[in-house]
Amino acid sequence: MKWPVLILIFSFLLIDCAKKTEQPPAEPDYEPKWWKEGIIYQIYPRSFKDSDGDGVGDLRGIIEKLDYIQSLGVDMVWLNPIYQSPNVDNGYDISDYRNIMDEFGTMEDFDEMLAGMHERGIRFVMDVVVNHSSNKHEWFKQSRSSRDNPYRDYYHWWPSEKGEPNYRWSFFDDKGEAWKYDSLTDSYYLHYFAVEQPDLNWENPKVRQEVFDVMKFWAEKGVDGFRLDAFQYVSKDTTFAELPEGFENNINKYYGMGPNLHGYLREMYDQVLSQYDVFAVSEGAGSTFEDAHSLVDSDRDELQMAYHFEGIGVGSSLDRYTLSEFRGIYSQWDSAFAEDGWLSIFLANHDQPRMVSKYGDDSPEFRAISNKMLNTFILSMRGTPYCYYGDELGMTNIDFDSIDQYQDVAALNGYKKAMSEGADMDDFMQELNFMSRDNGRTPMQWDATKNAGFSDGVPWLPVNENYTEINVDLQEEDKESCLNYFRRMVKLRKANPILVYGDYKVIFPKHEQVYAFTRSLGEQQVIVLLNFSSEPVTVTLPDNVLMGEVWINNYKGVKLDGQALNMEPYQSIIAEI
Ligand code: TEU
Repeated sequence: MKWPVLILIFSFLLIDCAKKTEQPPAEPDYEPKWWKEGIIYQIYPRSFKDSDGDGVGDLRGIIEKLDYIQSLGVDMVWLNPIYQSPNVDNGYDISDYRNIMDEFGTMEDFDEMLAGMHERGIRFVMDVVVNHSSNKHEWFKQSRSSRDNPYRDYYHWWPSEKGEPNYRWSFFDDKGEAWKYDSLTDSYYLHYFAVEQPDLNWENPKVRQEVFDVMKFWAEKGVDGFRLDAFQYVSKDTTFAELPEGFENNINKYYGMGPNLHGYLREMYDQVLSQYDVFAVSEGAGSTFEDAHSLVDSDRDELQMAYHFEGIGVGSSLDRYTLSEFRGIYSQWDSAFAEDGWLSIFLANHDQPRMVSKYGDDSPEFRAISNKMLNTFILSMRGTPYCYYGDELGMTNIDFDSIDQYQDVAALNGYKKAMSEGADMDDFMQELNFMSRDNGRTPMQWDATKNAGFSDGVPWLPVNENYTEINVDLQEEDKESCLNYFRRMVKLRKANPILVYGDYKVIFPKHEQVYAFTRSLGEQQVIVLLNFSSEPVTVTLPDNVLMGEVWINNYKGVKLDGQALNMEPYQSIIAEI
């Protein structure tokens, strides 16, 4: 590094800053909203902290860790479903929308947890799973019992005298079929997910009213946001006409954004969302930018935010991904939403492998540094960042090799389906090892004691054996740890609206190692430089990009020689320009 060059840049910057402060502050040309500025920390409650030794995380466990959550600097928490559930799909099959799952605790625990979050300035986002319920829900029990039961139309039934219903594909069914024949009433019922997750019939106004009442119940309790599970699928063409062959390869096009979805959302907005200081985010956003805009644009009065699947689709196979593909998708979505609408930014969640294993490099040499780089990406992009528990530490995929080790219904039924189709099971197991949702669900690694300090009992899913090296305790002590880097990055975003609202522009649009972009807001401009590879690389910054004060860097120094920047493996830098 050449010091005279840096000193020159720095003094130039000081003069420049002094000039800027003399000018009157400009009116912001963006619409500030707390849910845009907030950073969400997603907790898979089953795996965060077990307080009673049954091997399953619970609400009292979360209460114990509220100070830790606050120490991250995040300002919202989204919990995966905590309602009563037989747990076929770990809480995504709900049998009672107004009670807490026994394994997780009681309503008193919930109230205490919520109050504890609010005391710490943390808002709470509730998962709302209403495309389907559990088959153990009272509504379904009634509905199933006879054709003339008042609850019959709460679900989609196809009487067998109409013949076999047209094929519908199912995400989790062990035969891949979404219609299940039920001899009790000689009819088929629809389940896009597992057979124990029958789809609710949103055409029925009573169903919609039930859902809105449930949402009001939780809003009255003080929750601040709703994450609407699989919501793009709720509206269906109930004639169930034939779909073109191979439709399941573009499922969001055929299942998403059904004919009455917007009508349902307007009702939800009128009855619930407009009545409280809450926001709602839908999982899924159709299959085009127009679909997504139609959900979240500010004049729509529907939702406040959406998350699309295109970003997370990149790298979702053993073939991995190229940087061009990754950058292309994020850049297209950013520019499509630069003027209106709002999206979320995330690289992992409970349906995905661990972020560092999928997008970074989880080898001992590069795990920590690439994890910091990925967190720099999430926390410097436009959109509300969703940070998944454990990704602040660089937790990695777990290496299961036998199907008996998996717990996830998607893995177990997927295995049965592959077997019955005569698939190559070695390939299947290899893919599962990388992509399984269980990778992202292993217990939180708190310390180096038994079970990583997660539980005194037998954890419901094994703890990753790297917990003695990757855990909160160790990282608390190390100023340079992933955890402390994450905290610095969160602080930086919170202190600088440019990272939330600033315009985004890519530099080096074709570079295969370095993802670089600028953010700009009013007079201010920053550059974000991310080396997505395990090789050092030199890039030449454009003449008009003069690097100034470095805001954050996951290495000790910046090697800048004139406009030539030499980046270390997985280096990430944010600097003023
Ligand atoms: O996921 C909906 C969804 O589209 C998933 O099928 C996703 O594509 C898949 O999990 C990837 O493996 C939601 C929840 O996020 C998921 O956990 C639930 O299992 C599912 O709905 C059913 O409620």
